[in-house]
Amino acid sequence: MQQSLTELAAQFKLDGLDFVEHAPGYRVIKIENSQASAEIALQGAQVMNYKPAGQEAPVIWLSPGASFKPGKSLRGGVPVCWPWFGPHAEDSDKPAHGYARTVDWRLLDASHQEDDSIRLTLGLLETEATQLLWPHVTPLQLEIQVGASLGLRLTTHNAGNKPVQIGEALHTYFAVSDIADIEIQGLEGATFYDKVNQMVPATQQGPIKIGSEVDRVYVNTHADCVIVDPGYQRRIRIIAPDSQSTIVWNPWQEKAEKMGDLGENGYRRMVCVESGNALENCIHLPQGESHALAVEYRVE
Ligand code: TA6
Repeated sequence: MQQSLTELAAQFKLDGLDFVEHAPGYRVIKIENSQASAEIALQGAQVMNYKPAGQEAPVIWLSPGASFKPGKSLRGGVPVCWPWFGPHAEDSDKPAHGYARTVDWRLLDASHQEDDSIRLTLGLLETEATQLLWPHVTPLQLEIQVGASLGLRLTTHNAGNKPVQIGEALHTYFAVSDIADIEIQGLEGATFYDKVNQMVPATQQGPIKIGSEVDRVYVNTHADCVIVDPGYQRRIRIIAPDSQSTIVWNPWQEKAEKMGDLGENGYRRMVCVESGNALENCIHLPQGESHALAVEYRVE
């Protein structure tokens, strides 16, 4: 059952935590405290934005052209791609990147941590419609810790009676001062499959600089990535030891214009660096076992 704003406010009373309707039917959790501010949509458990105290620019980017529609993934923030990444392997009618990002979740717990950060736990709501897309019993939870850094932990439990294969990614849109000025470090020497070049594998030489459409799945790498942004005078460190795949995406101008929800020149202000397990790194999850994908985003 969906939680109403009134129920949420009655059940979860914490300083710095609030519940609002951002657009008709679009319920959002707001956090504002000494450490940071953030907004999280109950649809998709989607972090919409995050800004640590002292930063002028947000760390997580939400498109000014994002449309808040029930059942449609929001452009920006941290969409949760699960239980498959990209197109479904056998059935192209199933939604790209799975369904976790477009269905309702429930807030299960909210607590203050000693350092004044707030930790939320959300659980995906299974329905008849989700069972048609994914006929398995795999409860999914996302813990979100909003503090001086942003922590996310996506846990899949296989409560069914057979093994399942999971593809997943936290499809995070980071805010950048200008896409042409940044570089992404940490993937040097890694193998990637290039979606812009028929998935032909290649090896990353040096840090990534972006000057045209980039859409790559890097595999077998769990090193930290760092977005170096001279314009915002900051480095965003992405720590994701359980992620074997990193996806780097910027649609560039032409594709962005066709997409229609990136805002004017929005492609210049974002880059997706996604931590996950995709392609050959998909997770084989035996019955009775759990798997967690944890990330931390820290400004240096
Ligand atoms: O993660 C990169 C990617 O899979 C791209 O191929 C790209 O089209 C993007 O995600 C956005 O997908 P979406 O379904 O949100 O429009």
